Order: sequence, then C-alpha cells, then structure tokens
Amino acid sequence: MEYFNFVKKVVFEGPESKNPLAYKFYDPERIILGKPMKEHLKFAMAWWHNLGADGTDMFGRGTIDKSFGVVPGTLEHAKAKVDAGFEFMTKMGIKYFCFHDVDLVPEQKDINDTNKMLDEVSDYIVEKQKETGIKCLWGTANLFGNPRYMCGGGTSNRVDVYCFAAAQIKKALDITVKLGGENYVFWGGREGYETLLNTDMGLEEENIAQLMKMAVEYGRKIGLKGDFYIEPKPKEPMKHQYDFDAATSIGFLRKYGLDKDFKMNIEANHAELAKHTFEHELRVSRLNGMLGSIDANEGDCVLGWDVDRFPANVYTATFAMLEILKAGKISGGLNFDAKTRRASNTFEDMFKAYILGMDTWALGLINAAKIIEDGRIDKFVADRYATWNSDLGKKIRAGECKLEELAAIGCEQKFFSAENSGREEELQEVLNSILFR
Ligand code: XUL
Ligand code: CO
Repeated sequence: MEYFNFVKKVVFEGPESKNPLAYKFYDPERIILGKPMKEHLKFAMAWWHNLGADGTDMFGRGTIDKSFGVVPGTLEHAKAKVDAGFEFMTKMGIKYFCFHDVDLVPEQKDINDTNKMLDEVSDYIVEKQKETGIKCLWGTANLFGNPRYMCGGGTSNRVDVYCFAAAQIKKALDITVKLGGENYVFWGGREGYETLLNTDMGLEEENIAQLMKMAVEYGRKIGLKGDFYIEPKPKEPMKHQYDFDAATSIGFLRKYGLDKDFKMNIEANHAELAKHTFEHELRVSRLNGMLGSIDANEGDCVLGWDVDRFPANVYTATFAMLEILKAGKISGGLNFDAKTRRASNTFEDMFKAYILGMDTWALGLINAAKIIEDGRIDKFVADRYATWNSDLGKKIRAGECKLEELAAIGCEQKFFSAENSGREEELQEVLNSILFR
C-alpha cells in the first residue's frame, strides 16, 4: 500500500524551483569542504512526531489523521506505521530514524506483552531495513508518559518504579542493538522535581547515575558500540530537571565517572528554554569533547515552551553548523525532533516540513563553509586574543606565574587603555556580507 501517492521522490531542483515537493538547497552529492552534503548532514526521522503526533494540544483533540487506514493502538497499526515511515524516508532520501520503545508499539497493560509486540514489530523493521538500507541513529525508552513515572523513572522515590524503568531501558537497548542502532539516548523529562519540600535531591541524582552505569554495562555487553547521550532540558514537564543544560549534564557525568561513555544530544528548543543559544550549548559540548548528536528543531521566541517547530532559522543553522564543522566528526546526526503545526494537517505538510528542515540545515552548512573559507571572523577572534601570545601570556597559560608577580605588573600600569573594541556590529555586517554576496 502506498500512503503518500502525491510524490514519487523528493529531489534537488535548486533555489529557482517553485515545486513545493523538491529540495531547493539540499543537494546530497554537492561537495562542501571536501565532503558530499549527505555525509555532513546525517538526517534522521523522529518516529514519534512523524508517525505519531496528531496535532493534539492542551485545548483540543488531534487534527491530523495518523491511523494509516487501520485502527490505532493495534499491532496492525504499529506495522502500518513501519510501512508509512519507510515509504516516507525512502521518498525523502532520509537514511536514519530515531525511536522510543512506545513509538514502535502501543504500551500494553503487562510489560511482557509490550515486549512481545516489540519483538514482532522490530522483526518487521529489520526486514524493511534490509530492503532499503535505512539505519537507526538512536533508540530510547519513554520514561515519562506512563502515570507510573509521575515522580520520575531513574529518580523515582520508589524502588519498584525504578525497576520498571530498568526493564524498559533493557528492552529499548535490546531493540536498539537489534536494529543496528548506533547510539542510545537518555532524556529525563520526569527526572527532576517540583518542590524540595518532598524531594531528596542527592539520593535521586545518585540513583539515576547508577541506572545509567547499569545501562552502559548492559549495552556494552550486548554490543552497543556507539555513544550514550544525555539530552539536556531545563524544564517541561518538570519545574526543575536535573539535566538542565550541557554544562550541568557534563558536570554530572564527570562526577559519576560516566563521561567516557556519554556525550550530549543537544536540542535547539531545549537550549532556548535554558535561556541559552543553540550554538552556546553546542560550543560547551564541543569544548568538552562531548558533542554527540543533535535534535534539530526550533522554538518560537514569542512562546515560552517546547514547541518543536521545524527549523527555518538559517542564522541559527549556520552557527550550529559552524560548531559541528569545528568539532570534526560527531557520532550522531540531525534528528528532526519536530512536528508540523496543528493546522498543518495533511501528509503533504509532513513532507514540506522535512523539506524546510533539510533545506535550512543545507543552507546552514553552505554558509558555515563560506564563513570558514572567508576567514575574517576566525582571524578577528584570533587577533582579539593576541596578547596571550606574548611571552607573559604564554607564561601565565603554562601555569608558571604567581599571583604576586602578576599583581606587580598590574600595579605598574597607570591607566587602562580603552582601545579594545569588541566590534560586534562590524562583525555582524561582515557576517551578512559573507552570507548574502
Ligand atoms: C522532549 C524530547 C524528547 C527526546 C527523546 O522534549 O526532546 O522527545 O528527544 O525522549
Ligand atoms: Co528531543
């Protein structure tokens, strides 16, 4: 059965094209900085939004029919989603997908029944992978949807809930490895708290670290070779989430000796919720050798919550691609953890949304390469720190100075020279002239 008969294949037609179902900038074979675009941009489809999100919001029922012709909540529907997903990825030329356990099958009353369904549906996915060559970028367990996780999974106050979380993680790891999944994600939506009046923060953090350790041990035993990722988010659904941002998460990983196995999966909209820019989170991760993967979406500056819009902001994608290019190779890719708006309720909208996202990141890549090749911004930054290349600067950086010695030099200076402009406006103009020439 063909679900999306309005298009055979989405192909690159170039910026002049008026065809809404064609790429204007994403040209998979185009060489950028010595590598084809398709290698720079490992795009992935998020199973949950693309095959599951039906436009439901806090105020109203779904607007988008994702039944795919069968009754939702059945095994038949889970398989129809596989068919639709693989048709979508094949037509779009997307080579990867990401999933939560409960995206693949509806959660049953008894976890053993859910697990049996997962076995059957994952067998079916393996067949489709063999036919198409499509791979799994990462898998994860949903430890936030079911009411049992209302007080957390790995940070629950109850050991029985913690074991349930362990059972879901174990199975999600099994399925990730079975699907050849390259990496595994922890996103801690319920791993946080509402009030310290009822919370033992120290115990909760130690417990989730322990759960992560056990997950790494098991994952390595069954053959997961890639990275484990933490996906930081400051809040929503919880008021305080332990994985607030990259810096907090990296500190946590180092404290518990998890930093060799884990990296960051940075999501643009989560960075914004933490009042950071996306590129800030990427830079912090990169500088700590922890830039693993990306959830490519964006927020809305007028709204204060996680709206998971498809990325359209070319400046943001440009700054993000600069960080990725400077990181060199990352283990992950660009997962569109994004959903069409409630009123964009046709399957055509689904294709157009991914085309927008992929074209935006293609422009980001093209622009980032231009900025690197132009060199003016990198040179400005290097020059701005030139005094650190003096003998004194080198000596300080080598840890060979005492505070008294520097204080004496400081006191010799009669006044502060104000000739130290950061020239932000000039640099923004340089940026625009590189981007739009
Ligand atoms: C929620 C979110 C998740 C993770 C995976 O904000 O981003 O979908 O990406 O659990
Ligand atoms: Co995400």
